[in-house]
Amino acid sequence: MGLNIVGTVEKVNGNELSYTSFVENYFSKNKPVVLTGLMDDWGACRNWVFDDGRPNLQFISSTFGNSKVQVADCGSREFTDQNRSDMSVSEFIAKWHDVSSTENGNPSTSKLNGNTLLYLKDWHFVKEYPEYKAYTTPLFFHDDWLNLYLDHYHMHEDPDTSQKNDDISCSDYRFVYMGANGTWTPFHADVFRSYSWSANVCGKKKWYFLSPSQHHLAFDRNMKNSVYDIFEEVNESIFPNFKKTTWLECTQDQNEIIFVPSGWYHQVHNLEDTISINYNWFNAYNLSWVWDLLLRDYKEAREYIEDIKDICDDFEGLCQRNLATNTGMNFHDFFKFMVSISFANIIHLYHLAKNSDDLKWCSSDKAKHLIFNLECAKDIAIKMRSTCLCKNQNISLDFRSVLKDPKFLELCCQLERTYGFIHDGCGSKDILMEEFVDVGVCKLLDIVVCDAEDLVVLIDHILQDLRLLPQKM
Ligand SMILES: O=C(O)CCC(=O)C(=O)O
Repeated sequence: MGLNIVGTVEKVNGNELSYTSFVENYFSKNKPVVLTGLMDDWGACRNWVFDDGRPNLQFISSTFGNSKVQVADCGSREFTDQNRSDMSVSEFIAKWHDVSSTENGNPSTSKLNGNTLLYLKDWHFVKEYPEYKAYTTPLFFHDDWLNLYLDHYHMHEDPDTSQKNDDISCSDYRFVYMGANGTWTPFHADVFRSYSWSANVCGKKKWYFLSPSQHHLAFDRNMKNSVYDIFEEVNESIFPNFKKTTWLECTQDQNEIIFVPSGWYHQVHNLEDTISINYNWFNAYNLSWVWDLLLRDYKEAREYIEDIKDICDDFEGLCQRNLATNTGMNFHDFFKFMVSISFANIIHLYHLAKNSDDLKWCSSDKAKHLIFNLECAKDIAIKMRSTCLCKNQNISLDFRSVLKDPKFLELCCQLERTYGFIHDGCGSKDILMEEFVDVGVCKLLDIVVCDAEDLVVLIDHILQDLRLLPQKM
């Protein structure tokens, strides 16, 4: 039985959209869209692609051939993903050439002829080649707390396995994907339930989307496993509701960028030899998705080992360790991330208030954005507080010590640049360290945040201090 396709994803010229309309139409509604017209000046589109649209594999191999990457074998399954192996980019490209030549230049027949279809995924290109300007992140995707944070901190530091600072594999979520016609990605929702954007430097992808309101229909009765390949014969006794699903489809052409909202399950097929830039990220608009997933995964991790609770010295610690292994972060990691990002937003807001003569400073788009960020952080902190599990996170962060941390100051500068770029059309000039202390934060220096309750109180205090909330009598 084929899929019940009920619509397509809308395509919009990205040059005709303002940031505010993107927020209203796509972030706030959590709706997918394809953007055209935003890749004209990308280096990757000039140098990685021949004029006829084929990938210039020779150039990529000779320029980046030594990079070590993960390559998925699209014909073999390992749990919910494809089997992956490590190889160099030049090895991968040599194998790609081999398949193409045995198929007389028609890779689409390779699967039928028993050749493995290899798909290079999750190549941390920016981390490896920070100086190489392959592309510019579109304006709509600049407000990226995940990669901003990961540029300065590890999301999870395992005390048992000393992680090196140059560890590339968990360093960011800015990737390059490369695969021949016929390569594909199984049905899934994105890591952390983040947003993703994916830009086709060359080639064509076909996307199939299931809205979050229907995702349960693609799971088994226990809501543990989802369908792996939506085009395989789906076993009705295991997935009894799959037949009720309805789908959006989308053909994404060369030079088009797709925005995938949070929680939309999708399966993707390369219809031509394709290279894409793929990002995952989150910000205030989808932060609640991240927390909801973390809480759900925590409950699942706990349930899984419930029977050893009585014989376990540190049951909660074990749950949190398993959560970090399965999901990529635990409560402690997420809370530390939330506090750092909130502090940076607070400093930016004070900076804005201090540098404006106008009493109406808080009605600018930039100020509204920062206030919205803090309100969202507060909402998540309220949810965290209500679980009671977020006490004793072994965190104690205060402005006095974070302002001494060069990594935090760099994070603040980048946040300022981001909102300068989004709202003023240019990055703000870099702020000096003394200026941070001088923006009015002095009076906050001794406030210590140890748990979700403290964060709620802090944000309320800030919004009151800046007269953005009714004053307490
Ligand atoms: O391009 C692909 O094959 C998969 C990309 C994807 O699933 C994503 O970016 O979320």
